[in-house]
Amino acid sequence: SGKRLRVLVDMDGVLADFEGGFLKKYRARYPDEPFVSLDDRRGFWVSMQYGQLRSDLCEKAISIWESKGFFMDLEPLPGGVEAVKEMAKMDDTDVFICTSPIKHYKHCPYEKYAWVEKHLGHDFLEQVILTRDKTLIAGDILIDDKPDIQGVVPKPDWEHILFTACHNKHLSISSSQRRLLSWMDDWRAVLDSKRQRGAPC
Ligand code: UMP
Repeated sequence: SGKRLRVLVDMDGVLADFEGGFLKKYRARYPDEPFVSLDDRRGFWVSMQYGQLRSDLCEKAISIWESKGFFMDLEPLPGGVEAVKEMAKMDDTDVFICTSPIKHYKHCPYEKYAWVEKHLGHDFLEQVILTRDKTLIAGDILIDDKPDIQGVVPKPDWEHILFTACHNKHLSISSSQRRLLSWMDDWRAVLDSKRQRGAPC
């Protein structure tokens, strides 16, 4: 028995379908404006790609996730909620949801807690970490769809496992970085690879 394994799991793009939820609400609100299909998404920042499409579409995109109900209404991504529940039940394993709220704080932080309560249960609120700087958080693994995770700590404790999303699937990855293609991929093997084995006798 070694020390406990601490897994940090991102929310948007990993547990909650931010991209799908965004596109659906953007098209409903701006039916006559151009949009970027999920297949054509490139780069982590939706607002940047919409701004490149036409400069005024940057703020239209931002208006979608700043609206009441946006984060609450996001659909769970397939298998994510189940995987996190299973992880939380594993021996010697601590799971935290590590997510960055937007700075327009009227709805987002509240709705992130409400989403976790709805899909993972009231007790899971204990596991929520809201931070704009994930490098400050200590853990063994961070499962996140953002390719470059930076902050004030140059060499964070965790290994970043890149969770595949529409915006990052075409990126070639340095040989040292590992991916999780989806929650159907072998996340248990990723956790096991980080577990500290008991001292040999
Ligand atoms: N976000 C933006 N602009 C974008 C795309 C996403 O502000 O173009 C927000 C949504 C999430 C946060 O609240 O950024 C990403 O958080 P993490 O997935 O890194 O936790």
